[in-house]
Amino acid sequence: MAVLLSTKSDTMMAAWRDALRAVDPSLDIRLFPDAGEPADIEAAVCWTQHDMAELRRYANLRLLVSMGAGVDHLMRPPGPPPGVPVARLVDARLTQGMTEWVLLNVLRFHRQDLEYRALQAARVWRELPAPETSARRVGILGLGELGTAAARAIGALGFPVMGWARRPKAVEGVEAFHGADGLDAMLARTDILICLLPLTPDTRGVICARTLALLPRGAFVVNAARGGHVVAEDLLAALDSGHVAAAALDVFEPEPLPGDHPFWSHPRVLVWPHAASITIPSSAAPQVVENIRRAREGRPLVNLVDFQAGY
Ligand code: NDP
Ligand code: OXD
Repeated sequence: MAVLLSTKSDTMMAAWRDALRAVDPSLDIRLFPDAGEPADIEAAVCWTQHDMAELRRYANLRLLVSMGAGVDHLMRPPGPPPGVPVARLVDARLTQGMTEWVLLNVLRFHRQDLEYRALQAARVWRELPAPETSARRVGILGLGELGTAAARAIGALGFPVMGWARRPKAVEGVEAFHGADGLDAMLARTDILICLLPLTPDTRGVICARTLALLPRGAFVVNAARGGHVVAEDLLAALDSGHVAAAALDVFEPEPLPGDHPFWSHPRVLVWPHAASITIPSSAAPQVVENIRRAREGRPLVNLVDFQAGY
């Protein structure tokens, strides 16, 4: 039985093949589109470009794995083949990368880096009023693997941290909110908003004119989750009116961000090419091999996706 790998570049494909083989040299690995005999494929490890309809060719598929933490690409219609369980990545290095990226942007905004760069461009030597860490409230949308790690790191620096999840949560040092009322209550007190939600029908467009208006004037927006969480025109309007002071955006809809999109040249927008945290195959491979073994043996999978919740 064989494992099908499908990702965007040949280099990444080779890195995944080598990483999986380093964990289990006996694996028969096929690189899409060279799947060989379709009936051989028992597991597929896919990234965002793979068409879910194509997976229906593999009658013996018993496991689908996302090459990232997010699974929205696998849930897009027509979705995974019926009856095939889906696992995602929960990986220490992916979490570390995201924590670093979030900290980078929180500190950039908190320490007025955009203002100091503008002063540098104008060759102006001027000290701005010192910001107060304990007065800069950070609100995180999503208190899962990534959101919780980011919350802890931000809290450790002395920022008051809040987080919003689907269900009630208890995270030490974090004021937790949930549900629609919880969202509005958190936004009203959020000076730096960070999005680390999965993209589902419930979370699409969560950062929109209504929710942006709830933020205090001069708040910052940091989105590392998915482009579909943000209504781009609403964010641009909030930036142009000064209601939102600046935004750091790593994810867009569509990707790559089209060359003529206003985000590229907006003086208050920091654009990243979906690189906040990049999966490192050698770090992620052990859990993927573990799931392949578990699927073969009919044992419960790790990092299983809840189809009902969509993440
Ligand atoms: P998790 O599944 O661990 O956490 C998701 C969190 O979102 C949970 O706290 C969950 O609530 C909450 N949530 C889900 N739906 C809702 C809802 N309707 N209302 C309120 N809260 C909700 O995911 P991860 O932390 O591992 O990853 C989050 C996302 O980050 C990924 O899905 C992916 O899109 C993105 N990502 C981006 C990367 C990049 O480089 N830009 C890299 C890696 C991931 P509850 O706790 O109640 O379940
Ligand atoms: C992920 C990503 O979901 O990199 O892991 O976006």
